[in-house]
Amino acid sequence: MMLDLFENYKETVAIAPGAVLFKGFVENARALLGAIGDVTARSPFRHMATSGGYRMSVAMTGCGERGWVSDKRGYRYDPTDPETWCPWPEMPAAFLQLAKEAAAEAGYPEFSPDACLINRYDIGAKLSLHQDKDELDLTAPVVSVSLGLPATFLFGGLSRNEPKKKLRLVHGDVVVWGGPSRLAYHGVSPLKPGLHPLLGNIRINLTFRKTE
Ligand code: MD6
Ligand code: FE
Repeated sequence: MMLDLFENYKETVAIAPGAVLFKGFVENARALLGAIGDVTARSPFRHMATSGGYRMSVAMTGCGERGWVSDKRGYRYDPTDPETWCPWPEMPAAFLQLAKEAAAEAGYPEFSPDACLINRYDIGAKLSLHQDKDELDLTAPVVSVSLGLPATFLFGGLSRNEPKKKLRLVHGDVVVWGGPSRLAYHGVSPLKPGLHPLLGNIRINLTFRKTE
């Protein structure tokens, strides 16, 4: 079928030094979605509070040895899910395999993530410009997997006010970013309405990190 040609379309796009976009990298989206279901059955999505007391529009959960937690005390990686008082669910094998494959392809063959943050965007949800700097080992990259509805990803520089590139991230795209880009400011524009054949009216983003 004609569509299959496009569904398997792969391309590598250089974003900035240390940052690369693999279009169509995900081949086992259904396996990932099953694993996301397993994780969220134990640690459900929740809207965390920012340190300033605002409710985040993105719903989050996580898996692996530690989860990213935000509350009035600030941001941190915590081995316990504050909603369940239990450890975060184990990292599913399909997650780990995908993250390692993408990192190796991008030149980080040693990458072994100990945490995966799972973000769910409903229509209108956004992520303000930020740096990922709560991880202790900044030599490890972040691997980011996009599923469901497309999003506009803003990618800037090392200071907040540098010009931003706008990237369209669609279902199956993987971004690996590290090295000179590891602390680049980035964010996600409000999710536009749409309907994805597998995920419906949401976008899910997985980010894999080495936190310690
Ligand atoms: C998102 N991603 O795409 C949010 N952070 O929904 C991130 O905040 C992110 O994609 C660090 C590295 C890659 C990312
Ligand atoms: Fe980030």
